[in-house]
Amino acid sequence: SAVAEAERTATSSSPAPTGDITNKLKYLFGKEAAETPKDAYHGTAWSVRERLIDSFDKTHEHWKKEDPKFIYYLSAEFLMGRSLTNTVYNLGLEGEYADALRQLGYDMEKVADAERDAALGNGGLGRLAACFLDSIATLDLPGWGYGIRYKYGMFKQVLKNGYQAEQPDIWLTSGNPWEIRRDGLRFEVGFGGRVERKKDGNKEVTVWTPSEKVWAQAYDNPIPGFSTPTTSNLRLWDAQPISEFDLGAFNAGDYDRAMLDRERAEAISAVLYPNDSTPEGKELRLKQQYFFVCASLQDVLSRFKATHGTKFELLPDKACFQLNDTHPTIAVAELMRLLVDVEGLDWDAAWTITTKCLNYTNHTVMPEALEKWPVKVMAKMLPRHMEIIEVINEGWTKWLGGHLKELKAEERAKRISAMSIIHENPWNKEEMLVNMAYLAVVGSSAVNGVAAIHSNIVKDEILNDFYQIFPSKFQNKTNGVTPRRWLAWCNPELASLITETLGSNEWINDTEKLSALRAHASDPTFQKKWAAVKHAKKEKLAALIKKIHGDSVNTNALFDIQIKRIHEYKRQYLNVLSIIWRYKQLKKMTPEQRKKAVPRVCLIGGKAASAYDMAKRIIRLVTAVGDVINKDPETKDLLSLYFLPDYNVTLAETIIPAAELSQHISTAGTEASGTSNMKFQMNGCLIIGTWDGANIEIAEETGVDNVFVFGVRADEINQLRKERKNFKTDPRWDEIMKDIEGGMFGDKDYFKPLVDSVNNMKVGNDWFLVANDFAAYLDAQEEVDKVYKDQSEWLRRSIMYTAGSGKFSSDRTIREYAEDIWHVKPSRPAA
Ligand code: 26M
Repeated sequence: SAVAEAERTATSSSPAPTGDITNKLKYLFGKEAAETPKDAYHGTAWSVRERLIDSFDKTHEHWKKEDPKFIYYLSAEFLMGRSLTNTVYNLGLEGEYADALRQLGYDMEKVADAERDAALGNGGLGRLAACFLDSIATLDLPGWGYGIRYKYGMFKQVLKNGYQAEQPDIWLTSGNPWEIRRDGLRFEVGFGGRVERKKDGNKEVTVWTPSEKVWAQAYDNPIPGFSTPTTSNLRLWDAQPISEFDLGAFNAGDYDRAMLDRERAEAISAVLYPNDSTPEGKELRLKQQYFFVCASLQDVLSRFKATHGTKFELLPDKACFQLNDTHPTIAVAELMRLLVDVEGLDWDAAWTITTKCLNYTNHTVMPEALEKWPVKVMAKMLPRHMEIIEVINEGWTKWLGGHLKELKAEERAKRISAMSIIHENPWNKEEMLVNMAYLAVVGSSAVNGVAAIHSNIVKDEILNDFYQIFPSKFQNKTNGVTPRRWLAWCNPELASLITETLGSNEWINDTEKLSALRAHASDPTFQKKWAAVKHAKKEKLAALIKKIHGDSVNTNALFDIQIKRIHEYKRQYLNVLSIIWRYKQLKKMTPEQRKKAVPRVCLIGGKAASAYDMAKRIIRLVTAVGDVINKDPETKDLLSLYFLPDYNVTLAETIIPAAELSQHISTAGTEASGTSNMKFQMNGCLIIGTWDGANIEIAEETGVDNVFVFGVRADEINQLRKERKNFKTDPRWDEIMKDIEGGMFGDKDYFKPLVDSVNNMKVGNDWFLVANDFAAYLDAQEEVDKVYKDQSEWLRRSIMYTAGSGKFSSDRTIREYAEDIWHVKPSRPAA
């Protein structure tokens, strides 16, 4: 009301939102009024931005005064999604801004819907980094993220006749209210050139003269914590040319050449590589990695020097860096270069500091996913770093020799060569490679996996040699997700019900409190309220499906969902095969039998890396099967299948609250953790899954009997792979394969490689053991139907999922990192 608004402005130094929103529109956009939700979004966002900057400044003034130890999260990806709702809620401004927008004739949700996602990441690894920033700020930990300000983020996926097509993600065209360009805050980053030894008095120094230089320009993205005055920062670097253009060439009339430097520089931060799990050995990718690491380390060292001068022995008490996978691992060599070549420290002192400051997180077990750069490529692009890595490797292998001196000479040599950071390419003996994971382990204090089973696989298999040498370096830090974005803000209806039931909203910052919901799990009145929320969320998702596909789906059906990057190891294929089997069963049934069937709406979403041919074929199989079954009048109310194009953070925020069953069905031992499983769990969605990644810990917290667990276990995989040739496939499997090959879903030539990959031992070998788990999966799906028919049992389980999700808050994960690895302590500014 006007009175309340007047009272508010009288007590606050911030401008009244209504006036401020129209003011922003007028002076930043030249608009007299908000004519569209997009206008309203722009006005609102630029207004909220100022509140964010106020809390950012307060926080950083405080931290400057206190000078606490900082954690710097180095990551090539931050999958932030939208910011408006999150910022407004985290800052506690929702009432104010919702009122203001109402006065302007707008509804907050519609306005928020005009924002584009910041999609500077591929999938799990990038979204984890975003959740971590939310928790770091919420826990008042002095910490920043550092990464790349890609001009083009994750590509937009569209379907063309059922096939994936990629379109560029032009996300910055209307400006970005959530960033602050720090004018003048930029660092030089060099590439190529030569390395020389020179005399400086009687000291020999190394001088690297790069042949190419660019600026790294800083952009700050404030990160508001929830229910705290702390606002942290994500600093992203944009690549800019050192000189605007080559004036000589310009004056000579050669305009094209004059622009070449600019293009070459800007290319570095131009696009996010759309690969998830399989690295691409492209030079530009290494350039990106070095670019952001070099700028970030210079930035941190320059701040350190401003307060501590050259007392670098104090650096490990003031700064530590977390390497998000091997992508920023060149930091090991870069920190050595800065300390030795630039600051003049001796090698051993620099090495002690470097290894104290760095820590490495592994996110994948797939051997082909571990980054290795050809020595040739690295020596050309980063000649000094290549030398430094050689020296590190010499020291390392020499030390190893001493450490393993009891071994027989032959055995010792074998072990040393197996652990050498530089080794030959097993598929091309001519080529030498730098193994980035090995460099990260040798250069770090702590190495961690992202779920209990995964950390054990890291210790026992992937990095077992290193584990034997440094057992105490290896840790587990089970992933988590922010309960703000993934429950409280994306599902306010469920959040209100939880708050009302628990008597307070303290669970948002202390998710262990959710366990008190267990006492209500079997209460019919509570179940009824719980079911009503789920149904409302299903209606909302159904409206979205209608908008995308034009079809009305049955909202009384079980909503069965698999959303994640498309990958053979995640086995979307297995899901489709079971849908085909379900369809064939329904077709055989009498109308009487059909009345007893559990209706399902199956949704699959996810992007395939542009060059991942098999993943693209899987997408086409989903759309082709959907085309057949969604048109079948006999069964379409009982079974439908839709592919949801352009799966992203924002879509996930609508899908997850509506899900009743979610699929996490990777070949056991291949999914490091998974994090969407945690988001589904928080929202009371049941899980069908293999004994893999965080599924295991989720099942333990929820009650193993409440989860539909199926399939072979990780420790059986090696043996089963060896025996796969002799595996006798299920007759139902054989039947479905014949259907696909015979053209039941059209496009049979296109599907041939897909069929061969799991059947023809000469071609595929079914590496991910889809056939081995097929029968067990069908059984588990039957069990799902059985439980769904007993709605009170289903709802009891659903409540038990949310109640058991306390462990999977990223607040818990970040507290563990802070205590066991970073040794950073909270430092909260005054309100
Ligand atoms: C590497 C080089 C060049 C281009 C791209 C890459 C690359 C990008 C992303 C490689 C791997 C990438 O991501 C891997 C990833 O997302 N891993 C997932 O990490 C999650 C968070 O820990 C886990 O939950 C998932 O199980 C794991 O698959």
